[in-house]
Amino acid sequence: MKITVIAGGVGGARFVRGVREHVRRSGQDHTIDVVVNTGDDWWLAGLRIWPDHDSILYTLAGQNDEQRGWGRRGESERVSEELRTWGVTPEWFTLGDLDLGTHIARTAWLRAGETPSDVAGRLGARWDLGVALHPATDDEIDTHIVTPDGERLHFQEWWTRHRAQLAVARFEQQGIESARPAPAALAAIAAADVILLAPSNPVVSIGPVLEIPGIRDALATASAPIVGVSPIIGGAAVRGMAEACLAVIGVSADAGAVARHYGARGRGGVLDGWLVGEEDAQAVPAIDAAAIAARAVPLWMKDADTSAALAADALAFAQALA
Ligand code: GDP
Ligand code: FO1
Ligand code: CA
Repeated sequence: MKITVIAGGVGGARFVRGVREHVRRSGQDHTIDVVVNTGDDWWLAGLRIWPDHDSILYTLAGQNDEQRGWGRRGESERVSEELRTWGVTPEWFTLGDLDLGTHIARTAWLRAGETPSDVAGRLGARWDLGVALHPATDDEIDTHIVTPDGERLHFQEWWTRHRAQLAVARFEQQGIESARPAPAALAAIAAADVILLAPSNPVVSIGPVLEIPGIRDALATASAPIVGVSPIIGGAAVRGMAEACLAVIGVSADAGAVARHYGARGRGGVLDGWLVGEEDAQAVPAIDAAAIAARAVPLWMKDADTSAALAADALAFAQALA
């Protein structure tokens, strides 16, 4: 079975790890392709940083810092202290020493003319991930926020420095009109037997992927069923600050509202099915009424077992819809 997941960072990484765990346990022949959000990416100190990609890479490699939620475990910060002292990185964004190795290698390959897709292949080849990571696009579509006063900031500055507390009028993807889906991302969507939307931030993780001209069409015409997993449980984003992003686009932090925001594939949206938490079972009829099949299951990814069980539920639901 060919499984394609569309994902952002931490929620995406935990979910993909669960999918890998489930299929390994089931012993089924399978491939897992992940179309990764690139909206969080940015240039800092002359280096290209890919936060969501690296969250998934490090998590699947067992190299991630679980407590902090980003970067490498066993990290040191000698170089970052120097970079700060030189004033080339701000005090609110830390590039750890091991992590810097990744950014330097990536930037070297990009400068040598390789595409982001090629570079993702090289980075992923270091460990036995059991999963192929594909940037959604090879073009730069860095997310920016625009304040009500018209000030424009990179998403990273808003999210990390301002902890999403600064008022936002709208999000913008730089250069999105001329961006194209990465060929490998399109191929993974077209060839999939099942497409899963990870429980990732709908606005700044999944949203930018869907904004890339050509991705929605690819999803509309894909032969695979598309099932999404709610990142909102019981009216709250379980980890992170997704509510602040949803508020900007006028969607309430509610599992059903997020499903309706994505929309039914039969009606110009992207979903055939949507998994909500058991806490949100009362939302199922209204989602069904929006032509999206909904089911309530345990959505908390606490450990390998609960993450694998969620993946199993998503795959079984998708197969039931096929
Ligand atoms: P980011 O790019 O690092 O912000 O990560 P993602 O966009 O991939 O995912 C962030 C979202 O994951 C959070 O806003 C949460 O709503 C969601 N999330 C985190 N942990 C869980 C979990 O255990 N279950 C579910 N259903 N969602 C989760
Ligand atoms: N998040 C922080 O809150 N503070 C940091 O200093 C920080 C550094 C960092 C370095 C590399 C990287 O890949 C991610 C990093 N993050 C940091 C996390 C990240 O930028 C955001 O949480 C995501 O982009 C939102 O998905
Ligand atoms: Ca992200």
